[in-house]
Amino acid sequence: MDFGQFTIFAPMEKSSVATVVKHTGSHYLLSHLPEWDPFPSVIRGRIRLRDSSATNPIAVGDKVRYTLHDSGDDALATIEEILPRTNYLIRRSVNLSRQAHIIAANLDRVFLIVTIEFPEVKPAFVDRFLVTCEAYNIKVVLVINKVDIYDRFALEQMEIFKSIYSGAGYDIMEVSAITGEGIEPIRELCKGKDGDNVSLFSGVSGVGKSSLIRAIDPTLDPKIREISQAHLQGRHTTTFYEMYPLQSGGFIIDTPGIRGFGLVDIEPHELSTYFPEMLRVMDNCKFMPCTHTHEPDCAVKEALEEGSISYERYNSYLGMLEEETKYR
Ligand SMILES: Nc1nc2c(ncn2[C@@H]2O[C@H](COP(=O)(O)OP(=O)(O)O)[C@@H](O)[C@H]2O)c(=O)[nH]1
Ligand SMILES: [Mg+2]
Ligand SMILES: [Zn+2]
Repeated sequence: MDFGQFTIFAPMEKSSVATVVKHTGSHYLLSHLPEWDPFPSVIRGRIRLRDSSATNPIAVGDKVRYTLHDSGDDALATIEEILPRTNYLIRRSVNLSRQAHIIAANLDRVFLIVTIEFPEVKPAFVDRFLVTCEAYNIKVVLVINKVDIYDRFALEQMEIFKSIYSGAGYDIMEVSAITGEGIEPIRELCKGKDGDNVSLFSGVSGVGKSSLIRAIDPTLDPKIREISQAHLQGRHTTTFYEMYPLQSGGFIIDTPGIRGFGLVDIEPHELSTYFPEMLRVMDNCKFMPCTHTHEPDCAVKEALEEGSISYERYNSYLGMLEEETKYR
């Protein structure tokens, strides 16, 4: 790698810790969260990776140790080490490459934004996302957006969605980025607290992630970035994520352009443990391990018949089980 004018051999001056707030391709912007003072840095040498299956060694939200080298007027930070992550969100792209990509690290929570219509979000996407959050230790809140436009049929669908996912154990909010209905509880969760308080907004394109971020803090305008990103994607460049500081003190990350959500490093035999409603009952399965498919005296299938586990979620489980078995 050529750092151009930054190639210098001055002695190490200072080693500190900062958070990655943006990756621009050539540089990583760091900030001393909860302070907002972004400054550029580069990686030097090879950084040892915990997760070698990912295409990106460093993600937004990573805490890194850097050193500052003095090069006259400019000081350039060099990332020396990634500090251990409390969690990270990782997905496999659904295209042929099936590459794994870390979306962000050290998240206090993820809001998974869904819509019943315009667009209709598929359960397969929601459930893969939720399984990943369980497997990678991320607190997730489901947010149903666009409640302002649903007709009676859509509202009935919404009630079904709510009963499936609250039954599985998830927190659900109903909001409208347009009318502002239901926004306040999200704003409250996102605002500055002890530590950095980083929230990620995710979901398929068009569900209203950027609109919600703007509704939470009108000083932010994540849309500008989307335009340049569409441009970048046309050139087959990686999608970059970016952190924004809220006026209220917290930090949020918008995620543009997620189409599919493939699981990463989740073994078929552990899959059911990432369905909270299955985890609750699976100790009572007669066989250990139990795939909850053909085995007799299976507590998951009993719960399914009683109605405490939904057929929709169980079908998602079967779909993932088949896919994860196939790709091994
Ligand atoms: N009716 C209605 N439209 C919304 C709402 N939130 C977002 N939209 C619209 O949905 C479209 C996509 O919104 P955007 O924020 O760009 O979605 P993103 O791709 O998830 O970031 C835009 O036309 C928004 O105006 C909402 O709560 N109600
Ligand atoms: Mg957007
Ligand atoms: Zn079972």
